[in-house]
This record gives sequence, C-alpha cells and structure tokens, in this order.
Amino acid sequence: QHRKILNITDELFSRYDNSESDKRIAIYYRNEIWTYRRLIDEINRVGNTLKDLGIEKENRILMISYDSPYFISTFYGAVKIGAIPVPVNTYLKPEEYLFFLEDTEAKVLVVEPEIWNKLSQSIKNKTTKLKHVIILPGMYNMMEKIESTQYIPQSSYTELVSKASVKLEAEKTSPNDMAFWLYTSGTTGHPKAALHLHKDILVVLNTFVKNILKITERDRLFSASKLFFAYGLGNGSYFAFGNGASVILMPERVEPKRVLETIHKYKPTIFFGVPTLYNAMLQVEEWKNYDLSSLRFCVSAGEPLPPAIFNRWKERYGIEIVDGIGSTEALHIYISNIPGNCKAGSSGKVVPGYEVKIVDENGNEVPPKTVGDLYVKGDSIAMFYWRDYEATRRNMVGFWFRTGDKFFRDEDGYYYYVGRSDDMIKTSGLWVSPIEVEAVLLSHPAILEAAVVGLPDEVGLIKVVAFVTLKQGYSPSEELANNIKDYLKEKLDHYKVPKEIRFVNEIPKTATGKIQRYKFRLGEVK
Ligand code: 3SK
Repeated sequence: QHRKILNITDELFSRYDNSESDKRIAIYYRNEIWTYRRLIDEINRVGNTLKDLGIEKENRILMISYDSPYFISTFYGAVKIGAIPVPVNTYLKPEEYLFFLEDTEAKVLVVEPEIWNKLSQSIKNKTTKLKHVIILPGMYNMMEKIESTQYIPQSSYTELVSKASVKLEAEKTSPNDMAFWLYTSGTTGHPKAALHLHKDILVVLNTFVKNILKITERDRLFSASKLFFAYGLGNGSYFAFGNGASVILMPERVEPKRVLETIHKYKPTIFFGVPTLYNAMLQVEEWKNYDLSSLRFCVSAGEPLPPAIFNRWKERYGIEIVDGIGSTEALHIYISNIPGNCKAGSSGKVVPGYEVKIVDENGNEVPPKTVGDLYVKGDSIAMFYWRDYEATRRNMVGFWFRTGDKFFRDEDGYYYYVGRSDDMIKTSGLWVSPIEVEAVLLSHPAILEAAVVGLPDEVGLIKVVAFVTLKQGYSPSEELANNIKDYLKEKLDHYKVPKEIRFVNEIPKTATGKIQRYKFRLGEVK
C-alpha cells in the first residue's frame, strides 16, 4: 500500500509555478509588487536556508513577524521542508516570548529587528533550544540598528536568504503530518498550541472558501486581522494562493483610518475585519474621502457582529458584512452567512463540509431556539493541543470539537451566538447573554463599545453590570447612565437590564478583537 503524499505548499503553489508566474501578482506590499514567480523563489530560498542551518522535519521555527512577504516566505518555506512554523502575536512583552520559545523548543527564531532588540537581553541567560536567530528586514528595510549578541548566532534574513538556491523539492509529507502550530489565547489568557496538519488548509479551501467566498483569480484580498491569527492566516495568504488571487499586506498596526486608506489605495475586492474594527471605521469623520467601491463584500469573525454595525455599514457603503464564526482549533470559519443573503444578528448557517450540534449539560441535542453548547465536526480540526493533555481530552471529543461557545439555532437553520460558556451570566435564576445586552447598548447613540458581565453585589448576589466607552462629544454623567438604562428597559426583558452602567476608557480585548470580559470579573478593569 502506497503512503499518500501531500505537502500543502505544492497544492498552493505548483500550479502557478509556470511561464505565467511572472505576470500573476501574489502580493501588494507597500510600494512593492510580488509576482508568484518572486514569491515561489523566495519560499524556496527560505526552505534551503533553513535546511543549511540544520533544520529537519518537525523542528519548530518561532516567527515574530509583521504582515509582509517575509512572513509568507518564512511560513511556507518552513512548511515546504516539513518543518513547523509557529507564528505568534507581535504585540507581546519579552517575557511572553520566552514562554513560546520554551513551549515550542524552537531551533530557529525569525524575528522583527525592533522586537529582537527588546527580546535579546531577556533571552540571554535562559535555557532554550535556539540555534540561530534570523532578523527580518523590518518595516523600514533594516533601518533599525540591531543589537548584536555573542551568545547565539544571528544573521540578517536578507543576507542569509539571498545566497540560497531557488530550486527546492518539497518534503514528501503525508496529509496527516504536522504542518504548523497556532496558539490560541482564548478569552482567558493561557495560550495553548493547536497542531494543524498539511491537509487542514486544503479542507478550508474546499469548504468555506469554495462554498461561501467563491474566490477567483481576479480577487484581491485585504485582511486587517494579522497573519499570526488563524483568521488572518487564511484571509491574508492561503485563500488567495489556493486560487491564483492576490493579497494586500499591511505591516503597521491596525488603525481605522489606515485601514480605510489601504482599501482606497489598493482596491481590494474582499475585506476581512472584526466587529470592533468595523465599529471604529464607522466613527471616522472623514469617511467620505475614502472610496470603498472596489469591495464585493466584507467578512467579519472573532466576535458576533452586532446588527447595529451591520446595518450602519450597509447604509453607508451599500455592501454587506458577511458574519461567521470559526476558531483557531478548526483553523477557520464553520458557521457563516452567505454573501448577498446575510441575516443581521445571526452567525449564519453551517458551512457545507462541517457538522455542528448544540447540546445540553447531559450531552443531548437540544431543539431549535434552545441555548446549549456548540460542538463542531470537520476535517480541519487540530489534532491536539501541544503538551496540554487535559484541554485536549476536554475539547476534542472523538471527531467533535467543543467550541466553548453557547448558541441556539432557529427553525430555518440560522445559528445565533449568545456568548462564551464562561461569560454567560446567571442572575435571579435566569441566564443572560452578554452579547444580547451589548448589541442593544451599541445601538444607543452615545456608546462606542460595551462589555457586559455578572458581578456580585454587596450580599454576593450576581447582578448584570455594563462597562461602556463613549463616542466623541459625549462625557460620563449620572444623567447619561440613567438615559442608557431607560433606553435598555424599552428593548430588553427587565432582568437583562444592567443594574449599573460604568464608564471606562477602554474595553480590553485580545489581539484578535475578542472582548476579555473575565478582566472585568477579576476587577482588573473597574
Ligand atoms: O474567532 C473566530 O471567529 C475565528 C474565525 C476564523 C479563524 C479563527 C478564528 C478564531
């Protein structure tokens, strides 16, 4: 019996490795245009460079990289030789990177120069398995001064990679060989690496991308969510490369005006964001200066999209935001709306190729309109969490993945998110979904962002409390708090109306835009 061979880089790139590859555009990056030819050559050079450094199959490569062609070449160069790229959040503190170095036992670190300058001292006396550090060209093409370290060999990406050959045969990996890891921070902090296989990308291409997005080679994709996040990795790389399309990469921090400028300048056909970003983009006063007419539609995930944001966006731009829900463990989206047929407030229907079920506390499926725990089944679900036996046993139940999200579905098969299982509030014996209350808060004219949690009152009973930030031109006052409460009373059942409205400067979120409600429960934000 022959062993099946699949290296996902062959699936993505070999069909474009031909005489046309000089003309087909893969990446728009600042003022550079990268053709498929240039990208494939760069991927091969990185693969050869890693091999020359002694990297073998399944060795981990920790990547701390902004969105750039070098992220793409490092990621797919490593995958091509059977090594395991592990991209992580670029906005962390040095100590947090130490955790990733220890947990992955990475042999090579590929890092942005400015991040390395902060990290190199912290690593100095620590035991890691690092053999080499590769410093990326950086946002300003090596304008940063690099601190040199004696204790570990370090090289510039540009010098090292430019010497390598552009000829590289892909490692003959199996569909079920590990391809890459992605850390999931969840909403409660502790990061766990979900192990993804070569076939997982192919599954997402054949399900969500083929059935919902229907990407063609004429598409140009722009994701504000970064490549280190499962959502951004698909949106900003393999969705396009699997279809001969192109991506726009923005290395800078996500700011609403910068995002509008990028859409105006590069004219994407599909834009990917998260609800808080759409909300912030809607607050930009000079929005009329930006032309968004190149967009076929927009996509949202990470948190449910409040109907108020969907409606305001549609009114302003005449285009839909296609809301869906996915997870790092499932690699991408498994419940989604359909472009042209979106239902505001719903996460949509099950993406063909996946199965979902909603169960009660005894594991029995619940009827429509009943809230329960959402499980999903599909071939892109991660094999397990690295070194987290208990979380693996708890969440990966046979072929099913326990998402940790509470959902209900209606009779027409539309799914509705009500909150993370650990964010649900029980007050006076009744369950309250923070998502439902937040959606109403967001429709109030003064409120910019909102987070709703359950906190104990003076006798220890749980009460609903809303934390809100205000739009420009509004300031906190008792009168405004009362006005907000009156507004909520008209729209919600009485037990769902927050007993208290607290004004804060910021709503804490994960790097991927999910509200960290636990920080309010722990009193970290008051
Ligand atoms: O959170 C989500 O909805 C999501 C979507 C796609 C890929 C990854 C994630 C976490």
